[in-house]
Amino acid sequence: MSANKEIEYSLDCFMFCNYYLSCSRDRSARNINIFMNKNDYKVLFLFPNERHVSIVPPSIAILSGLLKSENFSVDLFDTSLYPTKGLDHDEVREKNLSVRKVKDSNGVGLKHTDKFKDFFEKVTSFKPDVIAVNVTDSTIALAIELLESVKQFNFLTVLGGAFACYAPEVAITYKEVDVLCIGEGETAFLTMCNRLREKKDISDIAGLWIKKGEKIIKNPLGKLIDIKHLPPLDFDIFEEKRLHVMMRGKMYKMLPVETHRGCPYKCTFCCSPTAVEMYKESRPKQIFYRVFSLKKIQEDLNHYVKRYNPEYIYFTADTFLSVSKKELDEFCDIYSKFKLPFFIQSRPETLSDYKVKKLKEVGLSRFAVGIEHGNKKYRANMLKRYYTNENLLKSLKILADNKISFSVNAIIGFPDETYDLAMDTVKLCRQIEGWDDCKSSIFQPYYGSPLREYCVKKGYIPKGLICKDYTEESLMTMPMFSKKEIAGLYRTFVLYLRLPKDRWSEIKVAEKFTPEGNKIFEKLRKEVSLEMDKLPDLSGPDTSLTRLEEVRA
Ligand code: B12
Ligand code: SF4
Repeated sequence: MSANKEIEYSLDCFMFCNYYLSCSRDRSARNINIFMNKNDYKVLFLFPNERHVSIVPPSIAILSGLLKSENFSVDLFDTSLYPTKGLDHDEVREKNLSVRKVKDSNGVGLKHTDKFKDFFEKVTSFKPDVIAVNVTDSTIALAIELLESVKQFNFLTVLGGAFACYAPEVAITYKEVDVLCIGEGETAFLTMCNRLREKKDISDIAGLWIKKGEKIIKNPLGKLIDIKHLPPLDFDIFEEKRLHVMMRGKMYKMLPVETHRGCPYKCTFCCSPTAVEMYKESRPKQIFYRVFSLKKIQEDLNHYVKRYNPEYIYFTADTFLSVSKKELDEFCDIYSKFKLPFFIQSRPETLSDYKVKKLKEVGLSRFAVGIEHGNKKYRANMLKRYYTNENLLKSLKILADNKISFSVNAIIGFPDETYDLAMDTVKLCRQIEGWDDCKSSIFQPYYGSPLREYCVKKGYIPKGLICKDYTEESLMTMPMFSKKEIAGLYRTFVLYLRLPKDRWSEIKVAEKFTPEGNKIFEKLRKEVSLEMDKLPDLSGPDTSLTRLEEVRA
């Protein structure tokens, strides 16, 4: 058959057609067009994100790179630059002073068109064979709404990401979903696309759950990818302006880079340990937590610098510093030549003066650390974080002593927590020296986190609840700490940290969502906001960005 020739096949010609028919929504009596040119098998990625929640998703960049290397036609619909209904994540955090003011949204290049209309047009013009969606608990609702809006077209829908991995029994129930990727996507998704392009059956691909008529084929997890063989991430798939990310009120062209996959720790509010467990229980048993080779990191960085000229690197590792001194030294040796500021996050116990000094020399510009809770006993029993407050303060002082700009993150509204326990978090945060942002998030019992099961067992959440962004109202119904109290403490958290203790009685009133409470909140907010505007911007590395640029040139 000649290339580029569009040929219409009847669905029942091919092995995969049964599959196609069984999972179709509006497709039953129709033929589909199959293009014989390899490049004409089309995959549209969908990132149903809220407005500009930070960096671009590495998963889409990886999968896109892999598909392009095998000559698939790939495109993306990313909702990140569309305004969100009501206050979005950044605006909420700005309102409660958790982050510096986002100065000019136009710097981000927001879109002013309708995302549903634009998505419809994209699907109409691109005519994807597959729509591949990255979903978390907080984005599944928008994903389904968007998919529903284009249901008259013929395509196969594949979901991957945290919600697909950790809530597969829920995700597969949506009529808009045909296939789920329940673990790593590289091998499973590429195999699936190749087989579909070659009109072969996909029902036995490891790592996929597939709808077939009334049945769901639940394949086991596949073999973990050898990360050495991954191509660099494909950032071409994103609009250029989407690569620009706000860091403490300034925009940088920022690229995410993976150095580790998974986490060696076991915090109960987090999903990362579940990925490790899932693969430990797979047959044969596999080790999910992997540290990338320095050679791979170096090759990828070389490619990114040459192709994209980034201004900032965002290492996505769950806990970057869980490496040996030798590994860190080697990392610094290879990174020193890039002269690019970078962001990392890590557990407090992984900090050492040696590591921080070494990283600072090569561009460590900002550090995020989760302290999560201020009460040692509660933190150990409920969250499985075992360190004393004294040791935590000592660890974080290393950052302050080395003048590293850092943010401290805590969570409020955990199960069985009381107002007084949450105030222990406030008190601990006040003792930490040198942070430039200290903020709380509202606990969300995400699918995949061990604490979720505890919350269901205690009756704090219904079994099928789907969680939201961590800036949204608490979903927990607890006798000891009400949603209103959590919301009140959330909005005043930064006031408690930035104002002197003798103002706490005023702040207590500002916790209340009454006319008087709102008025006092606005007054205190304004006062603190003005003070925050005067603070020096510490987001750059010690060597200024301009200096780094000079060195690079
Ligand atoms: C980097 C990161 C981000 C980035 C990018 C998010 C993204 N969607 O990619 C940013 C900063 C934007 C972000 C934001 C949020 N995040 Co986040 N994030 C992470 C983090 C630390 C690493 C993810 C990562 O890039 N890993 C490397 C890539 C390669 O792996 P991956 O994403 O898992 O993708 C692989 C597979 O899942 C699969 N796959 C993924 N997508 C797809 C799609 C298809 C079609 C297929 C076939 C396969 C596939 O293939 C990939 C390659 O193997 C994880 C923690 C973790 N360790 O997973 C949390 C995590 C994903 N985030 C989480 C949360 C809660 C959020 C927020 C809701 C926080 C908030 N604002 O309230 C938002 C949601 C925004 C959004 N649209 O995703 C939770 C999700 C929990 C859940 N059950 O939903 C996690 C698991 C952290 C946690 N609490 O445990 N996050
Ligand atoms: S919270 Fe951080 S340290 Fe704890 S398991 Fe999750 S990623 Fe690892």
